[in-house]
Amino acid sequence: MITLYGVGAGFGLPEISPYVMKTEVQLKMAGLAYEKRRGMREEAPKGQVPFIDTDEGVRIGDSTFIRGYLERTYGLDFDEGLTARERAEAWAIERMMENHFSWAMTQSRWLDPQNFAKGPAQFFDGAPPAVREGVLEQVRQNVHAVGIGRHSELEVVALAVRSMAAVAAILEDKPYLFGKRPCGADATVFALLAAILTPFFPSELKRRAEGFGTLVAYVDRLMAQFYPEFEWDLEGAVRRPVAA
Ligand SMILES: N[C@@H](CCC(=O)N[C@@H](CS)C(=O)NCC(=O)O)C(=O)O
Repeated sequence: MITLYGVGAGFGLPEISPYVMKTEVQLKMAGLAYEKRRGMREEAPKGQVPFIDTDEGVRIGDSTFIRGYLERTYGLDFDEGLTARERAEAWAIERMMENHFSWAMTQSRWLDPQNFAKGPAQFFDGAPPAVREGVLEQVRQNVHAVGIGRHSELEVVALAVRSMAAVAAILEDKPYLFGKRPCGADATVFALLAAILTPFFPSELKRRAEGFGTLVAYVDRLMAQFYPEFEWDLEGAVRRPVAA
């Protein structure tokens, strides 16, 4: 059986890492059995979660390469039924969410002092303060290196809102990005939007995400479908209309 290494439930989410959630949702979409364990960066092929151990005992890191392995090995195509153009759009949406939007999410989780204190700081319980400060500084440098860390909070929110508006425009009133069945990119979009909408971390970005009714309903729907046992507690807050 495949072993999926992730972080685990927390922060009001069934899985703290959106990349692990993406892989977990793709495993669920494929109906593949897996067991889940806590993964340590030091054991990860790429120093990050998710990673998996395959049935053959091979360890694979990175959610996109894990997806490729699942498709090749089990004869799957998560984008089955999509046209060449839709496949290209799905890839573009995924890159936008992973390589841009997710950095705004990282910034609001790690670099907002209150969110950091109630969230990521708990990863360092019992560790010397220097370790926590070292990792925090690394995150700050990463966010700066990708560019997001160079903007004001309002500018970051404005960029992230454009990404959410783009997703909402593609989604329209469909149940999934490209129609009646979820594709690979739905796992990514769902995971990253849930990471923003969780009531655990208040932020301006979350407030603006709440203004996209179709995205809120989409996350609610996919949460019920893929994590039916999880109590997705939105406290009624996200259903309140918010001025865009
Ligand atoms: N490109 C990777 C990104 C994974 C990623 O950013 N994982 C984060 C957790 S959400 C991580 O392990 N960060 C630790 C680190 O970068 O040191 C993927 O798609 O799997």
